[in-house]
Amino acid sequence: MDIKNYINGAFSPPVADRYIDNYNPSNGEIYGQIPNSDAQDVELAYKSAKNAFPSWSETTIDERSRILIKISELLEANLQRFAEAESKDNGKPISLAKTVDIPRAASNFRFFGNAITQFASESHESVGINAINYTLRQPIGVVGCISPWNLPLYLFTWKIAPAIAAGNCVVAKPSEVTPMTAYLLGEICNEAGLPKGVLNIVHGLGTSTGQAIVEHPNIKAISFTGGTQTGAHIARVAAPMFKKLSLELGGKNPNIIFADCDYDDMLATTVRSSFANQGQICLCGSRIFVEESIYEKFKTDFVAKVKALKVGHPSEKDTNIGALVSKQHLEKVIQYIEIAKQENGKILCGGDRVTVKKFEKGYYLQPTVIEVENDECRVNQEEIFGPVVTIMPFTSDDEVLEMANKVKYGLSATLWTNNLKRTMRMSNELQTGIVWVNTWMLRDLRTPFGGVKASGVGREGGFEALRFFTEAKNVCIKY
Ligand code: TXE
Repeated sequence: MDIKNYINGAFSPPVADRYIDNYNPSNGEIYGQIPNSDAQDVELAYKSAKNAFPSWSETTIDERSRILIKISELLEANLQRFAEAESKDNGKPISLAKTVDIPRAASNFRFFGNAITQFASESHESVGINAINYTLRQPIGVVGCISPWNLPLYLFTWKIAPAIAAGNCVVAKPSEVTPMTAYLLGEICNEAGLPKGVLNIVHGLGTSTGQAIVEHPNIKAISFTGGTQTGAHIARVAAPMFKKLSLELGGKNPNIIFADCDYDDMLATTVRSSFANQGQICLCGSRIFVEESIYEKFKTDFVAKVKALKVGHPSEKDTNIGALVSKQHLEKVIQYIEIAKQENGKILCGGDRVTVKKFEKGYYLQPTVIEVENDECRVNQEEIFGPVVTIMPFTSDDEVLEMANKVKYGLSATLWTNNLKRTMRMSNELQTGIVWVNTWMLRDLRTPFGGVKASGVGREGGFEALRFFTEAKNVCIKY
C-alpha cells in the first residue's frame, strides 16, 4: 500500500515525486512506498498550518475538546484496522497493538481533549501597590512533532494531541520505518471534523524531511522522541533559532530486585519489562540487578520463563515476541550480543536469530539474557533497544545505587522491595525522571514523563505538555 502526505486536509504526493520503500519486518518484504519529502513539502505543510492557525487558536476550548474526543472515538471504532496496520508495519504482536498501542493513541486524544478544559493559569495580586498580574498561556503557532518507530501511533499522538488541544497547528513526521498508522490518522481527523491545516503529516527520512522541519525558521517548537544522537543533533540545529525543545531520548534503565519483594509478581513483571515490544521500549528495564541471596534462584526461574516465550509471526495469537523493526536494527542488536561475548558476558539463553516457518526472511531474534561480570561493560552501558537484558548480583543498597546511576542515561528505574525506608531512599537518589516501585510502565497520563542526563530535556504528559505547547505571557495592570 502506497501512502501520501496529509497537507491541508488532503492527501498529496511529494513535490519531487521521490519515494522510499516500506518493509514488512515479519517477512522482510517491501509492501509499499512512502514519500521521501523534502523542504518543499515541509514548506507546503508549514503554510497550511500557518493559514489554519488564526482560526484554530480562536476556536473555543469546548469545540477543540469535542473534536479531539471525536478523533479518540473514531480510533476506537477502527481498532482492528489500526492494530493490523501497526503490527504489519512494525513487527509487533497484533495482540500488543490491539491492547496497548491503539487504545493508548485513542486515550491520548481523549485525555488532552479533557485536560484542555481544565488547564488554567495563575494570577498574582501585587498587594499594597494596586497592581494585578495575570498569566496568559498562548499557543505558540506552528510546531513540529517528530516521532520514532517503536510505538508509532502511540508516541505520534502523545505529541500531536496536546499540541492541537492547546491551539497550535502542527507539522508532524512519523518515523519513515513505521509510517502507516500516521497515514491512516489523516482520514480519521477529516472524519472527526478537524479543520484543514491544523494537522499536517509529512513522510520521509529524518535527514531530509525531519531536518527540514527542525531547520524551518518559523516552526517555533520541536517535540522529538528518538535516539540520543539524533536529539543532540536537533538541539544543535534548533539552538541558534531559540526554539522550544522537548527531547525524549534513549534509556538504559535499571531493574533493581531486592530479596524482600513479592517474588512471583516481580518475576512475571520482569519478563514483561525486559521483552515487551521485543525490548524496543525506551522504558524497558534492560539492566537487571538482583540481591545476592536470591540471585541463583532468580536466574533459574527467569531463564526458564524467558525460554518459554514464543517468538513468532506477529499475527498469531500466541506470539509473545514478534519481529524486530528493521534489518538494520536487527543487525545492531546482534552486534551487541557479539560484543557481550567478547566482554566475557555469559549468554544464559537466546542469542540467535529465529527462523519462522513461511516467514524465513523476517527479522526475528530469541529473547536473550546475558550474565555480566561488571556493570561497566558496553552491553551494560549502551542502549541496545532490543530483546536483550543483562543480569548481575549486588550485595548492598549503596552498591546497587551506585551501579544504577553509573550510566549516561536517566529515563526510568524499577525497584522491587517491600521495605519503606529503602523505597524512600532509593527513589530519592536514583538519577532518573521516573521511578516505578513494585510495578512497571503503569501510566497515569497526568504525570510528568521524561528523563534526565542523556535521556533528554523537558517533560511530556498532563499539564507539562500543555505548558510546553504554550507561551506564558505576563500581563501587569496597575489600577
Ligand atoms: O532513531 P532516530 P533510530 C534509540 C534506539 C535506537 C536508536 C536509533 O537505541 O537503536 O535510538 O534509532 C527522525 N532531524 N531510540 O535511528 O533516527 C527519524 O526520521 C530531524 C530510542 O531509528 O532518532 C524518526 O522520525 N529528525 C527511542 C525520529 O527522528 C530526524 C525510540 C527518530 O529516529 C533526524 C527510537 C534529523 N536530522 C530509537 N534524523 C525512544 N526514546 O523511545 C532522524 N530523525
